Amino acid sequence: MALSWETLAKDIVFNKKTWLALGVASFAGSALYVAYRLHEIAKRQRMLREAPEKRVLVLGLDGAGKSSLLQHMNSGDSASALQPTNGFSVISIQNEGVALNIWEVGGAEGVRSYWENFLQGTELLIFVVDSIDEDRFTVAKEELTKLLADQRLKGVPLVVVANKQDQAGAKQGSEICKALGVEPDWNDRDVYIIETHTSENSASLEEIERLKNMMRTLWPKD
Ligand SMILES: Nc1nc2c(ncn2[C@@H]2O[C@H](COP(=O)(O)OP(=O)(O)O)[C@@H](O)[C@H]2O)c(=O)[nH]1
Ligand SMILES: [Mg+2]
Repeated sequence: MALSWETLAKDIVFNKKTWLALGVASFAGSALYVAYRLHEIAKRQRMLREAPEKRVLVLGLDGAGKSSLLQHMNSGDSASALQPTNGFSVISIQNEGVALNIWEVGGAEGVRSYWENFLQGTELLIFVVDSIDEDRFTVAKEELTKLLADQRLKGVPLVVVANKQDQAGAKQGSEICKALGVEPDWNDRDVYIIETHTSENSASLEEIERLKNMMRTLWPKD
């Protein structure tokens, strides 16, 4: 007897075994999914409990791109519209088993005097510079020099982020370090230079990943 689609469909729809099999399969599927989610939550909680914590401080003049950098470090997605940071903000991200507590403090003239309240316990200083804002390199240098002279940052590694590399006329990281008076081969402090762009629509994700990798080298999990 020739099988028509209609009879085949009816067979499937009215066959109790089909429904039973579907019921069992969907129950098993849901149970597996719930078990998987519970396992993931337990794993995440365990990681959070066990993760060593590191305190990272992100400073730099206003508009340099600190918040943008953090957004990209946090999500890897393109940054959404940002408000200038008034005061400070802190995010915590997992970097291969190490919890990075990253503090950003606003960089406008009136709030820079508060930077020193955030130095204690800092294990890495990231100083972000707008690479086309040549007029303010001198101010950036003054601020960074003050920071590096502080005993609380003695020996703390420094990352100079030469941001806005997507802009025409952006100075290279090495030129910026020179303008800031930073010597890449200081022997009492490790210095890293990262060249990034972190604008809303595009970011140098490879460089941002390099920054995260560098932190993994500084603080290996075990
Ligand atoms: N063209 C360009 N603009 C950027 C870049 N990074 C940040 N911006 C923009 O610069 C402005 C200030 O950035 P923001 O992250 O708030 O700077 P912050 O004050 O240092 O936190 C914002 O309008 C950002 O969209 C970049 O790499 N290139
Ligand atoms: Mg900001």
